Amino acid sequence: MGVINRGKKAGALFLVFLFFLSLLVPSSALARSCSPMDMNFFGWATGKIVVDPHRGKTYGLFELNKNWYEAKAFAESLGGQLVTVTSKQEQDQINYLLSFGKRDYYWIGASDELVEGQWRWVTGEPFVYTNWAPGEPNNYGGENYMAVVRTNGLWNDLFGRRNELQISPITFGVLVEWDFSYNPCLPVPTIYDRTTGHYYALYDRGSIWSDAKRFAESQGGHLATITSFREQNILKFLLATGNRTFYWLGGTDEVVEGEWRWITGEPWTYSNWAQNHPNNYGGQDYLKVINYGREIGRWVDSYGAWIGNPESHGFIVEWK
Ligand SMILES: [Ca+2]
Ligand SMILES: [Ca+2]
Ligand SMILES: [Ca+2]
Ligand SMILES: [Ca+2]
Repeated sequence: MGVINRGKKAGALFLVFLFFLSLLVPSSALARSCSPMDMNFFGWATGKIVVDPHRGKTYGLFELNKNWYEAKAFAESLGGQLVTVTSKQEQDQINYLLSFGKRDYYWIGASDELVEGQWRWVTGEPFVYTNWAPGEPNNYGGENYMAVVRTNGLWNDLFGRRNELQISPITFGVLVEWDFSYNPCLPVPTIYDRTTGHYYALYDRGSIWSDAKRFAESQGGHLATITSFREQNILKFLLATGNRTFYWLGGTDEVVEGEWRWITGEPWTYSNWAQNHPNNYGGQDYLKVINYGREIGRWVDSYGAWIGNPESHGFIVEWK
């Protein structure tokens, strides 16, 4: 074999090396380009999401023609709330998100429906920072619900009920705020709750309860324990991104029938059972959350191993 041949062989090896390198590059490039990102909730509500990791917040823009009440209910169904703008910094975040919008106005979370002229945030946060458009709010014809103008982020009071919107040529969208940060850049998209220091991730892989529990522990965490309304909201967000029918949680009554316990030993102080549950039907001792139909986010008791279709069951992992 001559020198030239050897050179060719080395060149070919180098090309093979480049090929494998090229396989690695796109995934890391993808991982960096994830904000603002498109998110698909429930498989139909497509939104743009931006994350403010420093303040532990996530914001979403949705092109959904809803009235104010429907918008509020939609935000809550995703474990969030209509956006409350309580600082210039937060307004800047919203303006950035609005730059991706297509509608005329986007609903945010304030109204003066209780006392005319007394504006309140849906969260009860103090109404201190304001960014009204010139001449607003003017309560024109009795307007009580706040929306931001897409083109400049300024606030306006508007009608918020359906019948009034139907005769309006104006188009609306929804701005949602979550009190935790979502990180889509990790191999499994993860929520971080800055208040508690806990992380949460939804695993869309079919399992039975004991396998899911073992897997969570092998990752240094545990099946999620939902011990507050706050954690239930985090669960709602994750469920809206998941494709399975059920997700396992870290609760069981296998030790004493009817005595539900979290696998971490945390007190069982909060619950969100589905109607007529738990019913221990045929001896069900393991906790899962529903991710379909009208009872999305509600909990039911289930068999551990003898479930008909493990593929319809994913799981939620929590860690510190
Ligand atoms: Ca806010
Ligand atoms: Ca008013
Ligand atoms: Ca927990
Ligand atoms: Ca039981």
